[in-house]
Amino acid sequence: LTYPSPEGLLVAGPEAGVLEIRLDRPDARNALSTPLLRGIVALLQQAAGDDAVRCVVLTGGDKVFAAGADLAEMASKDMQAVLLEERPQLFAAIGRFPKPVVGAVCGYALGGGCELVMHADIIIAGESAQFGQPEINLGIIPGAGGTQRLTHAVGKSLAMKMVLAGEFISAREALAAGLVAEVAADDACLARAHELARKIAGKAPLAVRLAKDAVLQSFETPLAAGMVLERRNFVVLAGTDDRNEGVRAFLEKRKPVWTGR
Ligand code: CO8
Repeated sequence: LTYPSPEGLLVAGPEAGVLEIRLDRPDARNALSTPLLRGIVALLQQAAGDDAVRCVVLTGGDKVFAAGADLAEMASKDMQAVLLEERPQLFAAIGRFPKPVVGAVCGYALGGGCELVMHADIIIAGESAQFGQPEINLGIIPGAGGTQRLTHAVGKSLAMKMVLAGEFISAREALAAGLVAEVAADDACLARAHELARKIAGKAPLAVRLAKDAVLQSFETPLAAGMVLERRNFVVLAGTDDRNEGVRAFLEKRKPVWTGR
């Protein structure tokens, strides 16, 4: 399967199980227009059904990951248009992508840009990364998870500071707060994201899928219900060929050969 590069996006791969999606609208600082979001969703839908893709890397430019919603597009919408718009469904579709996504962020990840990368399962930040929800400066509030995923990730006080005062946090602050997994030098950030993605792509696909599902459930459910879901996924994996292969390979002191069954 080959992948197109929809307008505003550059796609590379899949190679070694990893598909790279790069936001590429430099003139608009990678602003997330509705067509661009549609492009991301179309690529993820293709990748979801493609065994050659085991993990996705989502990245942006050197100076800007994404400057948020496309403000030129937003200016033309009244309340009725915002009520009826397609973007919530597009973000929800990104959130439903069942394979792991590693985000690699250099420079600004603002507004919808921060919200988009918070859909990634792991974020690697370059030293220059800045995360912010500056919607308050426009007289609006975040609308794609900036009051929810951000609060889960960094806690109430820091989330309130970002959402109410519009202040950005640095890569180091994002690391300390738990928004990102690692900070790397800017020129090493994407390579590190790919290294992690390749590692994940080399694991048993069904286990990866049910592990992602179980971790994400922790945001949706109380502990007791989450434990039930985790256990269900654990039991399901006991019936897979790859689980038998994984355990056998360990005992035979060799590398497992996964079939994805
Ligand atoms: N949308 C459209 N165009 C943009 C955007 C944007 N978000 N950001 C920058 N641009 C354009 C500018 O208009 C400018 O265009 P032109 O060259 O034609 O004048 C060009 O990009 C360059 O912009 P700057 O000169 O400002 O570039 P700098 O490199 O100096 O600064 C910044 C980069 C810091 C990123 C700056 O551009 C900036 O602050 N941008 C706006 C950030 C912002 O307010 N983001 C929040 C937007 S609101 C939002 O994201 C809500 C999401 C809700 C999702 C809901 C889904 C359901």
